[in-house]
Amino acid sequence: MKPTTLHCGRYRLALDRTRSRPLVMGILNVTPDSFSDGRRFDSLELVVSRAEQMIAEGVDIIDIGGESSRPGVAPVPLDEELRRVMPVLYALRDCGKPLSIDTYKPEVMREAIAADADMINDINGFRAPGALAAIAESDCALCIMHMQGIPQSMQQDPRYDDVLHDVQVFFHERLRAAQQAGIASERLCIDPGFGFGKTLEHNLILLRHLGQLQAELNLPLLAGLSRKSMLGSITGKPVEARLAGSLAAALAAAVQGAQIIRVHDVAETVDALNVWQAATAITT
Ligand code: 7PM
Repeated sequence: MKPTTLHCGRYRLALDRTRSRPLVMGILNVTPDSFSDGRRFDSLELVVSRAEQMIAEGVDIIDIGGESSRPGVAPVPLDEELRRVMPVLYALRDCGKPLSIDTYKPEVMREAIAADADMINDINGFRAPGALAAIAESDCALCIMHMQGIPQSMQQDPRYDDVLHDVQVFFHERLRAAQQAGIASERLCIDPGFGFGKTLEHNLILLRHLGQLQAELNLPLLAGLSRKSMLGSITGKPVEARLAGSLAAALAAAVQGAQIIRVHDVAETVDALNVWQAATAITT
């Protein structure tokens, strides 16, 4: 039996494919801003208006990122990440949509949960000391992502004996750790982490076998393929011309059973998934 509900802080998200399309997680980047307080406020207004636009476009979860987990980007200090993320979280608290925080820092997780964050999205799979303890007492959802290596160097010659098996073993270990921390399985979802220590071939093997991963682990699956370089490798297009590739990738992941799709282009992805849902609806 596939899981049909995700416990997500203040929300219970239905994941039943017979009733609804996969959920769309919209990426809300909180850009670096080292100017005056006034300028920082301007950028907060911009971020909030982008969130409002995503809500109008049908977003289901808003993923707020302070850029601490961007591949190749220098680590963002704790106080700077908090300065970027917390005002956005406070501003969007009552927007009516579940709020996810993209972070691997236990201190950010604690602060975010105290401010009603509904989900923690951790590219590091909650492996930092204290990460699971930081969220154990709450009822936020966890997105446990697989990453090989660290963001600064993970794309330098990534290797696996068997990428599907290795990712599966990783999830089994993290699920055991979450269980030992007292975290209910209703709060968990998993993400193979496309592009995080993976070649194009590794990414494609994972994409083609998402359904198998899903069946093996029996947890909701989140897939992030939007605008990624693997799409550039296939299409030859730069990042600003990857919308069509991103939509095809979103549908491919949905066909394979992904229940949450993480994207930049919310309106277009919602349309694509609605059409796919209508075309494949189970009406009996
Ligand atoms: C540059 C390269 C900037 C890559 C940003 C990225 C995922 C994520 C990211 C994902 C989950 C992006 C990535 N990717 N969280 N955070 N899954 N759960 O394309 O695939 O947004 S950062």
